[in-house]
Amino acid sequence: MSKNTFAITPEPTPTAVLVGVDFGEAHFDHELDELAQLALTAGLQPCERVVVKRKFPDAALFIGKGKVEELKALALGHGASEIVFDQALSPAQQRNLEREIGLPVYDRTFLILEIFAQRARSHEGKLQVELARLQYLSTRLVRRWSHLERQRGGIGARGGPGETQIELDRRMIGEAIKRVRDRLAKLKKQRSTQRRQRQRNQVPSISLVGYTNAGKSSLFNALVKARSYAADQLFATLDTTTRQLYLQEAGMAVSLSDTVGFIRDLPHGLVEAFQATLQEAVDADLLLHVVDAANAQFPEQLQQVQQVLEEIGAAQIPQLLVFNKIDSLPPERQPRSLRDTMEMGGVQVPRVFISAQTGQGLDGLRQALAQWCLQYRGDDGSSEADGRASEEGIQGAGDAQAGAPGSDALQ
Ligand SMILES: Nc1nc2c(ncn2[C@@H]2O[C@H](COP(=O)(O)OP(=O)(O)OP(=O)(O)O)[C@@H](O)[C@H]2O)c(=O)[nH]1
Ligand SMILES: [Mg+2]
Repeated sequence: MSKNTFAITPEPTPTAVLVGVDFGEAHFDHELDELAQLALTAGLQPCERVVVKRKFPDAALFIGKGKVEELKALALGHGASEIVFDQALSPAQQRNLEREIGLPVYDRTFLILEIFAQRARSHEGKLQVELARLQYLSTRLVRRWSHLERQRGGIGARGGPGETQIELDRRMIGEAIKRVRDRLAKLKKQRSTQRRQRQRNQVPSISLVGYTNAGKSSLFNALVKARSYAADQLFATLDTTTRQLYLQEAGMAVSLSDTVGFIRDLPHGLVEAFQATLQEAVDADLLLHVVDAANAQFPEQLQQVQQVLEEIGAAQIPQLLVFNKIDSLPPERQPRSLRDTMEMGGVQVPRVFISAQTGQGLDGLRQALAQWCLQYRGDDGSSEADGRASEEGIQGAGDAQAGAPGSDALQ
C-alpha cells in the first residue's frame, strides 16, 4: 500500500497483534479474551493473538529475541499498526520492543488508562484519569532520564543532549500532578460533606462492586429504574451514580451507588487516582458484589475484586454476593436454589442468583436487602451500626438458606 492510498483512506481502524506471555500463573488467560475486549473498547481491532511461554521476563525485551522477530514478521504480514501486551512492560522494555519491531508497542496498563481517558465524563473522573496518566508518564520520563544519565557516565556528569528537555518535562509534569491533586482534594472534601449529610439522614448506603462488565449498571437500573449507562464494554461506568431505593418489605429507603468496575492488575496509579470514586465503596454499609456467573473466569474475577477491596480498605464491609446473568447459563449449570451461601476466605457469605436482564431473582434480592435493612436498624436501635453488627445481620439472612445447595458448577 502506497503512502498516498493510506492518506486518503478515511480513518482506518488501527489493527493490533495481541501478545500474552504465559509465566505459568494460574490466572493466565490463554485465549487473551479479556485483552481482546480491552483492545476493542480502546478502539483497536485485534488481528492476531500470540501466546508465548516463558519462565521469566527478559529484562530488555520481555520476550526472547527470536520471538520478537516472529512478532515483527506477523505484524508486517497482517499490516498491523500496533502490538499490545497483556502484561505491564517496563519503560525500557517498551522502548526496546518499539525499536526492534518498528511499531508502537502498548501494554495492558496503557490500554486501561486509554479506556479510562475515553470514558471519563464528570469533572472529577477526568481529573482522576489525568492524574493517573501523568503518573504513568512521569515514571517513564524519570527512568528514561536516568537511562541517559547512565549512558553519560553516571551521577555527577551534568549537561548533555536531552537533559534540559527532560528536566523541563519532569518539572512540568510534577507541577501538573500537584495541581490535579489539589483540585481532587477539594472535590473529595465536598464529597465527604455530602456523605456526612446522608449519614445524618440515617439512610444506610449500599454500593455495587464487582469486576468490570459483571452487570452492575444493569442491576442498578433494574432496581432503581434509572438509566445508568450499561454496555458490553469494559469500564462502561467510571463515575458514581447514587439513587434512593425504597424497600417495600422493610418500609425504608437505602441509598444505592453504582460505580467503576474492577479488573485484574488494575494499575496502581488508577486505584490511587480513583480513590475518591472508590471511597463510595469504602464508606458503604453493605457491598453488593456482582459476579458474572456466565463468565468462565468468574472465580478469578471474584478473587481480583476481593484484592482491590482489600487495597482500598473495604474488605471488612459485609457483602451480599449477587451472581448475575443466570439467563445465559446452560441448564446443567443453573442453580438449584436462588439463595444460598458461598465460602469466601473461611466465611460463609450470603449469595443470591439473578438475571438483571430478565428480572429473575430480583424479588429474592430485594427480600435479602430488606432483611438486611431490618437487622441493620434493629441490631443497634440507632443508625450508627458498625460493620460487624451488620455483617452478622446479613450473614444471618443467608444462613437461613445455608443448607440449600447451589449448582455444583457455581460452588
Ligand atoms: N445475558 C445477560 N447479560 C447481562 C445481564 N446483566 C447485564 N448483562 C450485559 O452485560 C454487559 C455489561 O453490563 P453492565 O451493566 O454495563 O456491566 P457493569 O458491571 O456496569 O460494567 P462496567 O461499568 O463496564 O464495569 C451488557 O452488555 C449487559 O447487557 C444479565 O442478567 N444477562
Ligand atoms: Mg457499569
